[in-house]
Amino acid sequence: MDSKLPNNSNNKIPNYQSLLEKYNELIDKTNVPLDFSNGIFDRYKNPVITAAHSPINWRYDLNPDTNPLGLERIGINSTFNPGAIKWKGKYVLAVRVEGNDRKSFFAMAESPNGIDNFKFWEKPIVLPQTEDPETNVYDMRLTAHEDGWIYGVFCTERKDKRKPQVPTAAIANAGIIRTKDLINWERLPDLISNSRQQRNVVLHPEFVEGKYALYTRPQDDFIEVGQSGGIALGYVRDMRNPILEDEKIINQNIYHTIYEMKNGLGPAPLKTDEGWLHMAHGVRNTAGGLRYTLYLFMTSLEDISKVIYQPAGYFMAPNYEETVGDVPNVLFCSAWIKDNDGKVFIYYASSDTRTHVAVSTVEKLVDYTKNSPRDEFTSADSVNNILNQIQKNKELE
Ligand code: M1P
Repeated sequence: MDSKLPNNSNNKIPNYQSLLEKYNELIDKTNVPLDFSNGIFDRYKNPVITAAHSPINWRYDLNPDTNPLGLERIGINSTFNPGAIKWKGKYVLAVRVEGNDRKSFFAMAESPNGIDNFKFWEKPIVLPQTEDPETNVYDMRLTAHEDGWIYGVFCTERKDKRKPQVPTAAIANAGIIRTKDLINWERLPDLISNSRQQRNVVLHPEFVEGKYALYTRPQDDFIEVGQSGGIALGYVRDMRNPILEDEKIINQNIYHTIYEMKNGLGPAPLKTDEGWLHMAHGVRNTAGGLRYTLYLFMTSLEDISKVIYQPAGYFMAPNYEETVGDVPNVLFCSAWIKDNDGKVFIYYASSDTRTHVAVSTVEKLVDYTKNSPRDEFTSADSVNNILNQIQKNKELE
């Protein structure tokens, strides 16, 4: 890592010392919760990973002979939509790093406490390729499965060869890798499903009747979800031949909700005493473009396809600062870590630009999901929910 590079700037580009000082200042910065909390979670002030967290030696040729002006050679644009895992006592994120060239790749970053001091590992992940190499990869969810492997399921994107004249025509699918040490990754075949496109595919951590269970988000087109409409669940017998069977929508898009237009799962669900706790993103359209917010729901421990609780509306939406970035008005979450004491670190990205942390507990998240009013889908019913609460509070007087 850069902070461990020898501190002699004599044989390095002239600006190396000042780059290193600024970099170390950023990495060492202490993070603190924001003053205001709704009681459900605490947002932290500083993003945990930004483009500036990428190591100096990824971006600069440090040799003064070949880079006498000390110019950045490889720009990093953004660091977002990570996967996460607690590994050897460290909070580890598999970050989607996007270069100035628009290509994304994955790189591990770790923190001793989950809220600050995140540092990238020495090198990005070198992703093994399938026979049909992809153009772009992004949004990897990490799942420690009960079969003993850690799986990374990510979006793999290729040009749509059936439309060679249309530069934007692409096919998105789920790529799959697995590891036992977070260093050596085995590439498995991409998901084989009936949908033309897939994004937001997430592996459930336990077998269901001896099969792997995968949450999917089938879609008709690269951007437009079309008729497919929602978070689906399907089953795979063997991850080395991942044919998705019995894919069915379990949480659908609904008119005039925050997930009216798109509805995709976030990280792998957390098992709680009262059900599987899920984080997802809902998308609606506005005159100012798409708005991505995060919401929670729970499914039954006995039947993971059955939604048992789902509060109305969003759990988190972009605050003012978070609305700004490459793709404005987006919160996206594909990572969370539950500690043994019940604390939950929620790693979410804002506006496809940087990664933040918010902290809660399983107790609070389950209480929120169970006891917040559900969506009754009309303004009149929303008013009714408030009236009921006022009445109950009056009875306390
Ligand atoms: O730009 C917002 C998000 O758009 C896509 O997500 P989805 O398919 O759910 O709309 C992805 O490109 C995601 O990475 C991105 O954050």
